[in-house]
Amino acid sequence: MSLKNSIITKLLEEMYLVRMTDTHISEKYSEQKMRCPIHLSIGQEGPSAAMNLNLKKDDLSISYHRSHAHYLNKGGSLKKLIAELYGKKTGCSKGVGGSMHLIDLKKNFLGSTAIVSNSIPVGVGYAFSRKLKKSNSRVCIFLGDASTEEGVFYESVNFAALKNLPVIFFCENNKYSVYSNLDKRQPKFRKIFKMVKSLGVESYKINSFKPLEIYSFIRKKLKKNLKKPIFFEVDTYRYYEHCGPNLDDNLNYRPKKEVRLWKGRDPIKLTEKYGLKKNLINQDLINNIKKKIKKNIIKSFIEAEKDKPLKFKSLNKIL
Ligand SMILES: Cc1ncc(C[n+]2csc(CCOP(=O)(O)OP(=O)(O)O)c2C)c(N)n1
Ligand SMILES: [Mg+2]
Repeated sequence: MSLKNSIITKLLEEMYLVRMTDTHISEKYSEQKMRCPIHLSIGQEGPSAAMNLNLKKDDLSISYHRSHAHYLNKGGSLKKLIAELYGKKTGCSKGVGGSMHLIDLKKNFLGSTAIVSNSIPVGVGYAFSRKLKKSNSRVCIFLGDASTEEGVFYESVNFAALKNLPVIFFCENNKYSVYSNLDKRQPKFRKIFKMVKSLGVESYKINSFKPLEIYSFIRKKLKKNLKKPIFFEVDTYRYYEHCGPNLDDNLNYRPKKEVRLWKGRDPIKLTEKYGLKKNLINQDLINNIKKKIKKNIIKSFIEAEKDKPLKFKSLNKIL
C-alpha cells in the first residue's frame, strides 16, 4: 500500500468513526437515557482527522466542548465515551462529566471542558512542563473560533510565544458561536490567523476543506517548525444544532445557501470521491471499514447501557 493509499484510508477510518458514532448518538438521544448536553462533530470531521494523523502517540492534546472527534481521533476509548454519555461509572470521566468532559490519559488526551477557552492555558502549561522536562512531545490545543474572543486566549498565546513552547494551536473556524456569525462578533477586516501572527507566533490559514490537503499542509509546516508555537486556522462547518441531536436549519440563523455550500464540501464524500477516482481505495474497502466501525459502535452502546449506573451515594468517593 502506498503512503497516499494509507493516508486516505486512515483519514476515512477516523472520519467514519466520528460521523457514525455521532449519528448513532443523535438517533438514540431521544430515548432520554443520555442525559448530558451534546455538541456533535458531524460535518467537522476533516480537520480533526487531518490534525490527529499528524500527532505522534506521545504528543498530547486537549480540547473544548465539541470534542468527540478530537477524543476519538487521538484513540480515546469508544466504549468509555458512550458509557460517559449514559452517566455510567465505566465512563471516561466515571459518568460525572458527560460529553463535554472527555479524557483518556492512556492515549495522551488530556481532557475537554465546557468553559470556552479554559483548556487553552492548561495545554500551554503542559507544554511548559514538556519543555522543562526536555521532552520531545508537543501539545495540540483544539479551539473554536469563539475562543479567540476570550482574554485568556491572548495570555496563553503570549506565554507560549515568550517561552517558545511546543504548542500547536488548532482553531476550527465554523464561523458560529451558538447562533452568532463571526461578522457579528469580530471586525470584518480582521483575520484570526494574522492577529495571532502579530502576537509573535508562526501562524497559518489552511485554505482547503479537503482533508488530504489539510493533512499535507499541517505535515509540511510541522516538519519545518522545530517545536516552537504554531497556530493553524481552518474553515469548517457543523451540520447539526450548536448543542443537541437535531438539525436546526428551520431557525434560519444561517443562510440556506451557506448550509448548502458546506454540505457540498462534505469532508467524507470529498475524500471518498478522490480516493475512488485515483484508485487509492475501492468500494469493498469502504464497506469493510464501515462494517467494522458499526459493529464496535453497536457493541459499545449495548455494553454501556448494561453497565451499572452511578449511585448518588458513591459520588463522594469519586469527586
Ligand atoms: C466562558 C464561556 N462563555 C460562554 C459560554 C457559553 N458557550 C458555550 S459554547 C459557546 C460557543 C462557542 O463557540 P466556538 O468556540 O466557536 O465553538 P463551536 O461551538 O462553534 O464549535 C458559548 C458562547 C461558555 N461555555 N463559556
Ligand atoms: Mg465556532
